[in-house]
Amino acid sequence: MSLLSDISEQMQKGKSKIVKELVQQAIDEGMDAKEILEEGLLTGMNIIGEKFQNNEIFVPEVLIAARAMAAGAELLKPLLQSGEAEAHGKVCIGTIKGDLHDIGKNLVKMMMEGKGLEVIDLGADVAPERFIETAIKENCNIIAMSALLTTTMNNMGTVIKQADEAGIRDKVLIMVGGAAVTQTFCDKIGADKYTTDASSAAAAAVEYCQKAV
Ligand code: B1M
Repeated sequence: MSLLSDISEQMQKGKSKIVKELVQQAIDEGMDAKEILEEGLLTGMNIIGEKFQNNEIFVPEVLIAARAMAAGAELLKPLLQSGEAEAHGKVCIGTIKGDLHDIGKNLVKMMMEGKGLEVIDLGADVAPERFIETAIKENCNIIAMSALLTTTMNNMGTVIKQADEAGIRDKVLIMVGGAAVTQTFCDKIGADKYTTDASSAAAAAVEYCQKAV
């Protein structure tokens, strides 16, 4: 079995310590950090998602797999962030109210910081008013929201409504993403930018800040 599939396997079993060792081995062997993330850790997490959906595994197993994923991703952080800082700008980021999933949001944050942006992490289960208060107080250029649950993703629309009411709608770029979100949903709620993955979210944020800041 290849090292990347070993990483995926062990991550699915929730073996954080082994995942860390394998990720370190892959780094030491000169593998690309993005490849380790996408073909090792994220491949494993997709399989976890399928098994969860088919009731083959349950929340506790998903939770320990998620911890193993985070442990592996932490080692990749400095590598994913290395390179020229491209931009200046401030982003407040969070997973929307009602939603506790934070792995993807953390990846987006990591990639944005790697490109030189200042990121205020509001965490998960973030109320719409917190996004707005933070954007005003901190003078953010971007509000970035993540959603994994179809049941609570509509709370993103409330953030946009409140941004309008607070008079900041034309001053901030509102970015949305996460497994539940699509371009159609982005258009429906009137968000400015939908991207499918963390790298393209960071690239879009940089592109905007280079023009705006
Ligand atoms: Co939950 N969960 N979960 N879960 N979970 C999903 C999302 C689900 C699809 C699983 C399934 O049924 N197949 C399903 C949602 C169904 C739906 O709404 N349609 C689900 C469910 C039902 C639930 C619970 C309700 C289960 C229960 O309690 N019965 C519960 C909800 C709790 C809550 O939030 N209130 C729950 C709980 C959990 C755990 C706590 C156990 C754990 C989360 C741990 C954590 O995050 N710290 C968990 C996990 C791990 C998952 C799956 C398996 C994996 C999610 C993940 O981290 N993926 C997930 C299945 C799946 O998505 N296939 C599932 C990896 C991550 C990197 O992907 O976040 O999509 P993602 O990020 C991607 C892109 O989307 C993008 O970048 C990343 C890639 O580079 N991206 C952005 C993300 N944010 C972005 C923002 C951007 C741009 C791009 O711009 C701002």
